[in-house]
Amino acid sequence: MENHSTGATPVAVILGSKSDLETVKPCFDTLKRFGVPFEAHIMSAHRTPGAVSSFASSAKENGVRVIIAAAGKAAHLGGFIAAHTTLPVIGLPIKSSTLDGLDSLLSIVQMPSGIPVATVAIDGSANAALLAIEMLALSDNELADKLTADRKAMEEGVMKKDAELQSELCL
Ligand code: RP5
Repeated sequence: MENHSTGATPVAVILGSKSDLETVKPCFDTLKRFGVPFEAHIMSAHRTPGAVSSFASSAKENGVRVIIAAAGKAAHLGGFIAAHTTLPVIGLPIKSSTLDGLDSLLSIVQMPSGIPVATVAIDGSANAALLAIEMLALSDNELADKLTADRKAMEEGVMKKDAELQSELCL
């Protein structure tokens, strides 16, 4: 499993299964693009509950600052992690079932009061990373500047496409 640990990994990405890996790759790519060190592990709330409990309970003292939990079906991974730590947890619902991921989404987003899990879109892998980066950027000006530059590049990309469309329509 991919591990970009430099000793201090502010972001930990937990996958409920190896079968989630392809969907989570844009999350890894985005964290790499911003130069944010991360660690990634496959752990399951129902298949390896002890490992998840141990990881989540010690994550804060180990230097993790935000946790991304990717899971599908009855996706209790994020909530289970959040129950063991006060670090912010971002849930990434994976479209891995016959229900098109709606089961994953609702399992993650509908946390009972007291234990929040911030939830991105079904298969919203890149946004999970961006949200984690935004949290880190609250106390990291360099990262905040990178986010601003990224937004600017995105804006310019859309404007360029619009200009191309206008040219096409004029033909
Ligand atoms: C969840 O169940 C995983 O996150 C995965 O999305 C889904 C199916 O897991 P596998 O049966 O493919 O291992 O725990």
